Amino acid sequence: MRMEQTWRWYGPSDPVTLSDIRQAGATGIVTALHEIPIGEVWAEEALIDRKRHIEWNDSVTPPKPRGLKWSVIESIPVHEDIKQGKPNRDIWIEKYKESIRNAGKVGIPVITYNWMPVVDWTRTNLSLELEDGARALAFDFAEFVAFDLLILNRLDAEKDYSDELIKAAKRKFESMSSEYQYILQKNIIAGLPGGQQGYSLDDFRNRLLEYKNIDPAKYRNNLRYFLEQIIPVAIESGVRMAIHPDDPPIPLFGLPRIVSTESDLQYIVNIVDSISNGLCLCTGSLGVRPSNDLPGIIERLGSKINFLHLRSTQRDPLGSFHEASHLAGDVDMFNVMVAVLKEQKRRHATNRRDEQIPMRADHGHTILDDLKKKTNPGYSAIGLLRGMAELRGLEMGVGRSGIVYRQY
Ligand code: DNO
Repeated sequence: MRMEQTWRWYGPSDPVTLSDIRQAGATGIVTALHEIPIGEVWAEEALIDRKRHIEWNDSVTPPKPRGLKWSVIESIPVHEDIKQGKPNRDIWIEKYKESIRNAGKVGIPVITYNWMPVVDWTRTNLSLELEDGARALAFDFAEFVAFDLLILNRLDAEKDYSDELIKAAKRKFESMSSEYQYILQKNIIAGLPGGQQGYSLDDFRNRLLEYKNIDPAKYRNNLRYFLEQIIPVAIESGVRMAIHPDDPPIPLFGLPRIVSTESDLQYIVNIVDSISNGLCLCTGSLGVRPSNDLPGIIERLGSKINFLHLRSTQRDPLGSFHEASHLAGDVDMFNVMVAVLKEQKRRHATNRRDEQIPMRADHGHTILDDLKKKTNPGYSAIGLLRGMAELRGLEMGVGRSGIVYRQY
């Protein structure tokens, strides 16, 4: 059985159209109702409307199926009051449950979410020029520290970094134009597509202060509380939840990050043992930590994977990284693919209905014609098409090689 090939679509305003996505060979759409404020209920009618738009072309008579289905919601963001365990969290949790029920009624089987505090995925540079002229997303640790220490001026920030990093950060800062400083700030806290909302410097400082008394243990308990409440609803609704790892998988701004390692993932899936309490396994996020053994994680936690983000990163010794091509960089994509296909085979043998795991190529390079267009960073069509085509070929190669299956 092949994986389900999906594609992230940012909705009707995405420069990549549904028909582009179909031509790229995907059959599943991954999207969100980005217009709904964080925490509010995703109404059934709104979900039905968007699903119809994805699956049917109503501009022709009679309407024609597009050959796509809404396979995964990415993401329903979790309100900060829930993450922080504030007294009113139950109000927001009830709303979250309602959104899960509505997704279930409409027949969307997987919901992705994350547990990153304040900032979602974080990069310092959205357009790093590679040696072949392609543009990639990147996280330069020294630039990040320059922002934290010298632009944000976070109290005691220097305690979080080595002397070597602090020196490198100061050097970077001295050579930065004020325009570059502004872009850096914007990249880090103004919000990346699909992530949480953006902040001004002052807002951001206030948000950080709210976490003053929340250590990882407390933050983990808040997650436990949330999952104990929502997973039974997901089970009843036939929805599988998929938590996305921290990206990058390290603490940022002194905030607790608790979805960064295999033992973090293990802890989470043990909170409620159900396929509805599962993972969005993102090889690019987890792969930034050299100690995360990706094929091993897939082997050991495979039965809990409800969604796969396949991409690779290239690290450097100081902790910086940039997004590599999908089959290059530090992620051992070949062995990841072997492990994924073995997991699907196990599911087949145990008659699981979710044998076919939805996957998407994540964060492509900006290349060719897309260099001249306005695109969502990491989500331009041609780069993702390249990534998906490479992964599709790898899947067929591994599948036919006899390593996993005799017949494929
Ligand atoms: C970036 C994505 C994230 C992800 C959320 C999941 O490309 O992987 O925006 O969707 O963190 O909640």
